Amino acid sequence: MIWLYQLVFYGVCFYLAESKIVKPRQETRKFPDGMLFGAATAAYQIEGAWNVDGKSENIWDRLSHQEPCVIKECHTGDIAGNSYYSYKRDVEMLRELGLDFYRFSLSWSRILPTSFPDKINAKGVQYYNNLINELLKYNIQPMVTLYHWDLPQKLQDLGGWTNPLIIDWFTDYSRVVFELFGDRVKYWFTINEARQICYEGYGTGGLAPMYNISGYAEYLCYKNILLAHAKAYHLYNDEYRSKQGGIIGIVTFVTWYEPESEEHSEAAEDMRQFDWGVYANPIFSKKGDFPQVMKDRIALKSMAQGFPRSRLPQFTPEEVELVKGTSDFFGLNHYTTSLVYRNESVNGYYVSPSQSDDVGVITYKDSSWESAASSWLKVVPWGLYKILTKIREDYDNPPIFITENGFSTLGGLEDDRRVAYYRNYLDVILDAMEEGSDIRAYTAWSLMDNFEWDNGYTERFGLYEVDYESPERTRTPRKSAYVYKEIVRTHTLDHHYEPDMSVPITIDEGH
Ligand code: GBH
Repeated sequence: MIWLYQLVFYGVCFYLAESKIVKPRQETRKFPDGMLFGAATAAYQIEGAWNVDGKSENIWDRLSHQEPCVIKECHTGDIAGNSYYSYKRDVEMLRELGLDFYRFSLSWSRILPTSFPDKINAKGVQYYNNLINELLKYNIQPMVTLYHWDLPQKLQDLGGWTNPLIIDWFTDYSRVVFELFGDRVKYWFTINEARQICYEGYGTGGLAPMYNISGYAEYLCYKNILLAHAKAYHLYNDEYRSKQGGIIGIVTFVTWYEPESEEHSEAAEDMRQFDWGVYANPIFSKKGDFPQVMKDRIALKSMAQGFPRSRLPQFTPEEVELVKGTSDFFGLNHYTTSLVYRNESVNGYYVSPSQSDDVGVITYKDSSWESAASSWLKVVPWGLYKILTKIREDYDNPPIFITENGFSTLGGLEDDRRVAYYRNYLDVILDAMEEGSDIRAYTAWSLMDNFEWDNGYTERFGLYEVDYESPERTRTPRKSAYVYKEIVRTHTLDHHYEPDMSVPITIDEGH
């Protein structure tokens, strides 16, 4: 009898699927011709060569060498993907995929070993020149992030992003970079995920330098990073844009926060403002400045706790103006969604200050959501749709570059769940575009497996798998690489396309 029930059950499922009740979007859909597709990496996560050719120590070198170790499996980025030596293979992979651009980052301590422009390291510069020239040879645009988390250790010893002098240090470094590479690089990102640098680096201790000083340190960092970014933007705008002709902006990590029920919708909005409004509001809103809800809540809490002033530093009116409008596009890294409810119990009591107490909400993930290998990464495509809609409405429809989106596994070439993730997220991107969102570019994170920060090499995000046992760190395309290539080639999203992985991935004509 059981089989009969099963038959009926699967019959119903099949009917629902075919009738598009449970999977409404299965038709083949097109991206506009001008939409750019690329893939991303970051210096510390792939380069290796941590102490050669004049490069000095950065905060991830220091952290990953710490004993007893704090990185999973005691992994380090000492060799990583060996890209310092294998950059030609990296470009070959981009050509195999037929991509329009490559988003990568520069290592500050490789270019400026003293952290300052008194000495420019010719060999480090040569590496990036080689990479940029190799890309341009094949018509692949370099999209360059100036800072993706690998602060020179010396600057950390001087307080890192909590010392306001870093505004000048970063601007000086930016000038060197524009001078060196701006003749060929036309897309710049100042800072990757400023909020994660501050909150996870100085507040919760998840990322280097792993400080736990929440409620104070991340707020100092927020302000300094915004000003550093803004100064670098103005430098480019005033002195380089007219002769180099590029565009420049910041990259923000955006999570969707969904209220667990209607009554918590204000809590969800507060969380969005604390999490990414902290950068979006000062840069993209008409009024500028930190979000009002952050200013209000942190000031009130600080007072109740007996502080003489708000733990959130203020901007002067001149600084608000300096920061406003300093991004030519919205650089959007997106992975996942969380649920939110108001946590009233902490309101009004003296608890040790922290940002989560200041915002007064609890976030969590629905246990029914599919999980990637990274515990924080749940598959919720509609969250991205809501983000794109909100950005369009709140910030007057800015051009959007999706600068990261991707899924982690524990490894293996048959990565069907990554394939499904990409397809379902691209589907909602098309929905938002149909409704008017101005999305110019899409970037897969990541071109290849890499050092996943405190998780070392245990979580894999690559379209290409990296063999960390082989000395040259051999790269092999996963199924997702074949599928992404077909999406890019046809500018079409076809949920039914099945690649033949027995045929090696090759470079198509014109790439
Ligand atoms: C991006 O940031 C980075 O730009 C990139 O370098 C990275 O490899 C990629 O995403 C994939 O992770 O819930 O306490 O465990 C990701 C930033 C850092 C956000 C870890 C979520 C988890 C905090 N993420 N964080 S916790």
